[in-house]
Amino acid sequence: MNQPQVVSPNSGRGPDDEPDSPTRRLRHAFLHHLFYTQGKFPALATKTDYYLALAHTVRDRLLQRWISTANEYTKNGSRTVAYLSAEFLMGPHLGNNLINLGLFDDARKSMSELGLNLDDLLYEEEEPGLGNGGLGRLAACFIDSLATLEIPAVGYGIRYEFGIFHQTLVDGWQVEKTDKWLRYGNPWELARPEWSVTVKLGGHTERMQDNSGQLHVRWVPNRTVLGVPYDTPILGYRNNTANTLRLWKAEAPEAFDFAVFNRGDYQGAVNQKVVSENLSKVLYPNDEHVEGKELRLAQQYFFVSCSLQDMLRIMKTQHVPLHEFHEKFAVQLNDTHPAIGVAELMRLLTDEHQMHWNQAWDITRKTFGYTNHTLLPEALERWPLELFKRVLPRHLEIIYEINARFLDEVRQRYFGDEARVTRMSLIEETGERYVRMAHLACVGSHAINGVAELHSELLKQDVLKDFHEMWPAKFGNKTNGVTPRRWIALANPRLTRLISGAIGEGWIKRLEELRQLEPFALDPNFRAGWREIKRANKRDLSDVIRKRCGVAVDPSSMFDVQVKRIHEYKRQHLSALHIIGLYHRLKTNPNLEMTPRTFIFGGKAAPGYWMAKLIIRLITSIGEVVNRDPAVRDKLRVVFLPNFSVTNGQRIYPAADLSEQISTAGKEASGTGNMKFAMNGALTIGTMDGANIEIREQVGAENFFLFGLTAHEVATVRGNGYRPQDYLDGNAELREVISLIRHGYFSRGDGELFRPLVDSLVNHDPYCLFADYQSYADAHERVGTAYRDSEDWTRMSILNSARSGLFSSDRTIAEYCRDIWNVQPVQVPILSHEDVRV
Ligand code: B1H
Repeated sequence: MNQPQVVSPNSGRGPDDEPDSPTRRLRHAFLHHLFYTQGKFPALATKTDYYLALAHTVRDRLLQRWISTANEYTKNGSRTVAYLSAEFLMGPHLGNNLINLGLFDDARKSMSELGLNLDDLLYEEEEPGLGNGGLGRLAACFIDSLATLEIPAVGYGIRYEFGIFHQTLVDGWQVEKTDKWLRYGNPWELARPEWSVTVKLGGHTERMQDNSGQLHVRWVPNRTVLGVPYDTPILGYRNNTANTLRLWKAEAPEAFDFAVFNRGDYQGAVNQKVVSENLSKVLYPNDEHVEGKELRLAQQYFFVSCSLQDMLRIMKTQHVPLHEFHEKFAVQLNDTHPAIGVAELMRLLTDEHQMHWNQAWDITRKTFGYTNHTLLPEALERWPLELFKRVLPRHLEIIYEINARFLDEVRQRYFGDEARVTRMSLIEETGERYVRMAHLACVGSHAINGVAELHSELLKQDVLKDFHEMWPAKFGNKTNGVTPRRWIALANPRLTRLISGAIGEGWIKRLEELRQLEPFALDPNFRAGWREIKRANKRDLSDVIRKRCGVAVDPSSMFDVQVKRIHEYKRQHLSALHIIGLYHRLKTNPNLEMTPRTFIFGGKAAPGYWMAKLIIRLITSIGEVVNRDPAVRDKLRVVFLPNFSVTNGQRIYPAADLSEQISTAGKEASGTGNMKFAMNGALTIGTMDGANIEIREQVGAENFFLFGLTAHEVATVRGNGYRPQDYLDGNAELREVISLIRHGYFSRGDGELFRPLVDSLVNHDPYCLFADYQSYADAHERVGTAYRDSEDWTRMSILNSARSGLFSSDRTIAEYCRDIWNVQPVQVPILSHEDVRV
């Protein structure tokens, strides 16, 4: 790399560089860390060294807030939210922390004084990809909002050594590479080995009576694992709050078993370490598809047990009596992945702290809230009984006990309705027997919510119907949101400057203030500025596309973007079919007027999800044909950007003109990408699904391109024996599209390659692509026409941003706090090390 001219901390001193200016102090601290943390001087320093030196500089500034926050919470014994999630898809920390500290511009300046470019350093950070997609990213937005709203909160999860795989494309196919995010160390975390806990696994249970005749259960595990907490501070926006993300790493209780070693069994001694560490080794890369693997259940139990034990430890240090557990902690289950917590808290309270069942149950139910994130049957967790018993024998007994008491209640309420009892049981008994985790979560929680209005309604009518009938008051909706700090202020600095110039900076904390932009939509100067920013963001993305895909795209074409996990229900292949339709139109009518479009796709397929991988291959194949065809290449480009991630998302959302949200109605619980696009001024083409419905309601139907069947219509069409062939027969363009694929037009004559995909569509089409094809194509016609009127398009783009305030995760979190958690903000005064006595 080019060596920057680092001479001394005073180099590059400008006229406004006061001896004690923030930039000068940053520069000093940075060089200090380059020397004394990285042990490097400029001639030997790599970009990573510079990144790490800056990261440590920023970390020092976090620690004071972190300590002050912990001190305040401990002193007040504040009621605390514990957000339990198997995934936290945080994205890179450095830029976000600079934004929240208000140091972004100073950091840029001080780096440039040293001859370094801040953006280069930011891109050196390997993001912690400890999540699959929307669910994990939601958890990350939530802890950002909790800190910004000054709510005492801890995020509890797993410190996976390997996060979501890195996606590469080879010959148009997805190839997975291991994510080694910890390779160069992680400057944002602090290990807290002193708070390690022991977790039991496997074995059997024993019963014995004490002198007073009381029965005690002892769980005799066949192995134990140590959970070591690693803490990452989570800053609020421009306040003194720094909450904690506490992720558990699994270690062997004794790193090296000398007893075994002395017997000469070196392999056995090492093995114990390997087996233990496996628990936090790797994130399961399946999004919305469960794989009944023993290791996955053990992972879930591991982090949940560590977290609940940690809460008990905190209670003890703050002298909170055990029976006040639910007053000290509000524990939220992010889907069913941590639902074993219901049984684990019961076990801790009854077996380990001798509390009576009824009191423990009362506390447990008051403690937990459960958020459901999907209706897809393949994502509903159920564990084969045998497997469950092997890993968690004591918990199975506890679940039986919970179930017996619960089913008594059902029988009393619904006399004689044994079918209902069977449906509601925590144990599925049809064929192979399973533990139903969603039922455990419902029974063990005082509040149950979905993540968008439609989703919450469908939950009540469908998957959790019986539970809703029994406890209607437990059910509610909390429409998802995303954090405007990362998704606007950090990702789109140009737009941030324009907006703040017009309406001030308050919107970053109170996103509803974006409404004040509405009148600016009518101001031609403002529109010109808005358009220029979109253009600049598109130029930036074009550079990325050229580098990563080797394709030149035109920033003046419409950027039509679909980025999200690849899944049949999300229907990336509906867009693919439509692109082929457009291609066919252009080939048959070369003079056709058509708005030039660049279709941009991104997203990972679960490694074992063959059909999703074939969809990627279809898109890349279309790109290969279309991008080199001189007859259409000025009007149509298709690119698949590899390795969609938080980092890449930050470049993509700000550059989009059109946001594709085209799932089969009733299948996408909420979607959150849809919100990020709208905030950044993209218009949406979408179905009546998930949060699309609420986005459309907010931005106005006239500023949204709606198409497709409603959830109700989908159910009806399918209920009446859906025949995709009928739609094919009735649609000449669709027939041409299918025929081109079938004849190998996009696979160099290979008629077999896409056969599984085509056959599935023609014969089953489980997600109703054919039923929605024409409506989708028509909506795209309207998009094309609208885009050509660039003044009016810009007006609509501004209105989309201006009316997206509802979709801040601050609003979502405020609702959780009010309706489910019953927690209040705590303001943190800054504590200096000079204020404390040991
Ligand atoms: C969502 C998941 C999910 N719903 C199982 N369910 C997983 C299920 O590893 N697993 O086993 C992982 C993830 N993810 C998404 O949650 C929904 O599809 C989105 O619509 C929603 O916006 C998001 C956040 O609520």
